[in-house]
Amino acid sequence: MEKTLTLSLVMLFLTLHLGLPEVLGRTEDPHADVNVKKRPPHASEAKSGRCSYTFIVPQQKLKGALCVSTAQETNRSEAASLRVELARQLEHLETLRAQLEREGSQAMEVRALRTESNSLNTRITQLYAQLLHEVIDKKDQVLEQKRVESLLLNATTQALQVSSNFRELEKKYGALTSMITSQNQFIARLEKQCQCRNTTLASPASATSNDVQRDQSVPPSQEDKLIGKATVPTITTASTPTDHPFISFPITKTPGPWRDCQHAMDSGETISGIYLLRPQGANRLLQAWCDQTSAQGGWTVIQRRQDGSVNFFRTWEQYKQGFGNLDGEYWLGLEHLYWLTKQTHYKLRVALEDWQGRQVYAEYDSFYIEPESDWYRLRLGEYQGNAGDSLSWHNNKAFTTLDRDKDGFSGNCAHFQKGGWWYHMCAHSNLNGMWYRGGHYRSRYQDGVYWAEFHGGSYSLKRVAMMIKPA
Ligand SMILES: [Ca+2]
Repeated sequence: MEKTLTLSLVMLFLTLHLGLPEVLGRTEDPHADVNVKKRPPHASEAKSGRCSYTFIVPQQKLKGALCVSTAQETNRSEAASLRVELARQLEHLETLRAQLEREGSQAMEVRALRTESNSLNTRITQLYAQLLHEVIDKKDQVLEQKRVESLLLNATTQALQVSSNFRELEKKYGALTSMITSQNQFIARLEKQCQCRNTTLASPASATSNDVQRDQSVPPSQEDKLIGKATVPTITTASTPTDHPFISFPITKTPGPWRDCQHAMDSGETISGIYLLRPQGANRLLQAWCDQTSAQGGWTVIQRRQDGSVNFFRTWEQYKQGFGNLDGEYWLGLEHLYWLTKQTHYKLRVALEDWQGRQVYAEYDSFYIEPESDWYRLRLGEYQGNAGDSLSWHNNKAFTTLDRDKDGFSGNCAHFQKGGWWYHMCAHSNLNGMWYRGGHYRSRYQDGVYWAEFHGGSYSLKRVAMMIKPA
């Protein structure tokens, strides 16, 4: 625009410079310099009476007023037309200036718009990049979501599979448990039949044999250790003679029945062996091994392990009635234990022996169990001894067997520890577990014959016995 203005000014100058002589009375010589001096007029001009002027126009910018001869009318009209032309040019100049200003502002506007456009372009590029990034992110998220969904699906399928397997195993376990129960019942029936046969076919030879369970192997030499010779093959219950299917003990020849082994001891029976007992208030007779030598004697043995010859993974009914061999491994029976300990204040002694022959014991100054209606709950007194106390944790706990879960654990502790016990969650001791030879054993569960305070839970003891006598 500035160029245009300059050009216009130049044009104006030229118009003025070149046009004036012509308009105002130009010299006849077209090549005459504008900066010429006044010449004498021509003869012809002189003749016609006309004035001839030569204007000295500075070569610089046009400054000051133009000298126009107004002497003549013609020149006046030329000057008027020149003024008109000048006004027109000025007007044009103004127009151009206005246009210049307008265009200048437009140029500014365009520049601002361009700048804005540039920044908008940058912003658009930025937004596009961001959008692209988000699209990629979203795609990644979709892929990740699909992957997680697939994993979830797999896990669900596996969970269903495991659940189904678990149900199947549960069914199998139930079937096995019922099979064990029916087999035990069958064994008990067989034992009963054998006892009946022995009674009817009693002979001197059979009278001297110890009538043990047929699934147990008892060395014949042990029979000689018995105090009396067995003449009555089975224990009897006064009111229910068929109430003892799981254990069969020979009766001794010693007089009785005694209230307990202490009673027998007090009556002069100082040799350890099998004695016939009848607890006060109980309407049943029972037999038990009396230990008349350990710790001043008078101990009624309620449980014994020594060679692994008897299976202790048994049902509630079997733990209730007792099982095993009186001169070997056996469990006296919870019902018998209940009647015995109901008589008076008893104490409990647990005798333990490891595979190196080291013997220790744990005594509790009070011991009794609640009736079956309270699941033969254990009530225990203060501990003393050198074996360590691994039974007080079980105090006030109900008895649990493989078919009757009364423990505080979510599962059945008897299943894992392979025997009935006063389980808590689950045990610091279990003397009714699996009898492992050699001490330390490897098993998936802690299911040995153990007393945690003596050699820990993964050491199966060689000999253990639980015995009671009046405190
Ligand atoms: Ca349980």
